[in-house]
Amino acid sequence: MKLDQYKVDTCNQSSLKNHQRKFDFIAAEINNAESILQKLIDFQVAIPSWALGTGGTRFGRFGGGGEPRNLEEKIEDIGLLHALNKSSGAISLHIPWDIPENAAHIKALAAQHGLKFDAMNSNTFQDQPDRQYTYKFGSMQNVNKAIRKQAIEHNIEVIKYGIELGSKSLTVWLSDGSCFPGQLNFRKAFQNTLESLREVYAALPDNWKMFVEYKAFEPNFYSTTVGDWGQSLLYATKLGNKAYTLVDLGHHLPNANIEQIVALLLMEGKLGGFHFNDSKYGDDDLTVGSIKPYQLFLIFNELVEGMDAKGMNHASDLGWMIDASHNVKDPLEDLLQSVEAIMITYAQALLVDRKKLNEAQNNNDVVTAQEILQNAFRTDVRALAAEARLRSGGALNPLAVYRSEKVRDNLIKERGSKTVATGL
Ligand code: LRH
Ligand code: MN
Repeated sequence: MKLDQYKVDTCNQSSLKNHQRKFDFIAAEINNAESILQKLIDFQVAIPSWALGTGGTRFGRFGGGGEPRNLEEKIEDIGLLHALNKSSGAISLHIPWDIPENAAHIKALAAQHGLKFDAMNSNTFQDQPDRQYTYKFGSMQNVNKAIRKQAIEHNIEVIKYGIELGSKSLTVWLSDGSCFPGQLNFRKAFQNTLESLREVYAALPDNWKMFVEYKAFEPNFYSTTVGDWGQSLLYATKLGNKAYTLVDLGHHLPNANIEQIVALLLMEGKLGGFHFNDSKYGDDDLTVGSIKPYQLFLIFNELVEGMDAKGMNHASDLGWMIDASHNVKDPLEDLLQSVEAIMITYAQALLVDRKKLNEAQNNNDVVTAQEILQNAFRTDVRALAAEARLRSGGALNPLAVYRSEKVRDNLIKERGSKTVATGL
């Protein structure tokens, strides 16, 4: 379903006056409204191609209908999100769930929707029907060299697809690990994995990056061979300058201080990017900012501080991606809420008075330091995010337009109520 610009403009008309009042208020309250607006306009979040359907869990899947049946329809859905919020201008593909059979056609179709290709994702956590070897006991860690070779070749194939599409990075998430003590020699598993990643690293074009994504547990429940930020940093450091760590917010043990991890990885110049989502217990892949919005703010606070300390370009120097799966929400509404949460939280972090915070920290004035952070977090910046959308030709209220245009009903009419998208 294509959303015509005039539909967005018409919807905006009805709430323009109310928006203008709110925007004038916040713009008068802060001294850097214009620079924040430009940063919000430049900030694009990549949408995962594997999160446009209803994934479900092992206990059940409750499809909502109208799900994309192929990559073309996935690009159309992400194009619709981007038409609404002008902040979803990239796709992160997962292979083989979304193989671009005709890369030139797919690239052109994406360009028509104003979309670029962000990090490519390989998949050695499932066995493919035509596979020669199984990944039951792991892929790159596997004691069997032929199985490691199969995983290496798959990742190199994924890089080739990415080059055709104009992507500039590969995310490697390895489900490898063990479920029981004694099952695995941790040292050999690490060395096999490093040796395998080295072969993939050697196949990277000069201007590409490799993101090594860590995860504490699942699908292995005793050890994971890239199990935390320290292990991911070890791999990325041993691999070379094109290798970085990738922080998926749901991949930490309970109560991990993710903002401190982010600060240190940035300091080391080894933070490659994010998989944004939220969680209360495990890798729940819930809507960004829906469970722990203050943690998300503290993470963005460290991102702004750390990126400015290194003179990094906020919009282009890190990989901003969502990684989610949907069970009870409309996938597109869930993604609209996630992008909104990211933009609002980024704007709040840009409000933090860094000079005053630095002074408070140097004076061990703990109370003032908290006041400075919470003042920014308690500032309603929604009108700033809306103004950035308006200036980019987007909707003041994307969800309202999505509903008033009955997008899901139209998708069900077009595609049927039983279609199932590839992915999670
Ligand atoms: C693993 C993960 C990884 C993807 C997958 C879809 O939990 O976060 O990033 O490959 O989800
Ligand atoms: Mn992830």
